[in-house]
Amino acid sequence: MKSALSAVTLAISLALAASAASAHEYKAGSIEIKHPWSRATPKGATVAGGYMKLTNTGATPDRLIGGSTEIAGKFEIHEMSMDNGVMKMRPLVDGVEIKPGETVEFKPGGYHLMFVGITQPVAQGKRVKGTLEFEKAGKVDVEYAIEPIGGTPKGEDAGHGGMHMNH
Ligand SMILES: [Cu+2]
Repeated sequence: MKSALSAVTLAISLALAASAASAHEYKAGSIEIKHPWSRATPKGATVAGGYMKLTNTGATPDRLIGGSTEIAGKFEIHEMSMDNGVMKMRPLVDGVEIKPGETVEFKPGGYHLMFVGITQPVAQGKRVKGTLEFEKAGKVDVEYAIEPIGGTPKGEDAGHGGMHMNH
């Protein structure tokens, strides 16, 4: 009896852990921030990427202009794109605009956040605290779910993952 009960307890706590990890979202003004996530980093890595979906439910454009995290001194907004068959990355100093009704996805191989100057490895399964700053919606606290090295959240498109190690 005792082991059957603890098996049930274990199943319940696993289910709770799974649902806690799979979805979390935040709101700043008319901007919805869905499932911010990052990846565990190998030893010695100095950068980590940040990904999420931003939806503008309002009637005026807004813009992601910056942010911060507890793990790195610098926060940058980057775009990765193919240029003559070569993956290139550039910092977007003016940030990324989110038009009314539009959803902008930050994912491996496209727009992404770059946490520059991390001082210790980012561990899988942890949450990393940070902020995002929007031109109109202002600052909002978020937490990034940490996926395995090279991993993506369940149900998310893997994109062109792996390219990101070339910083
Ligand atoms: Cu980058």
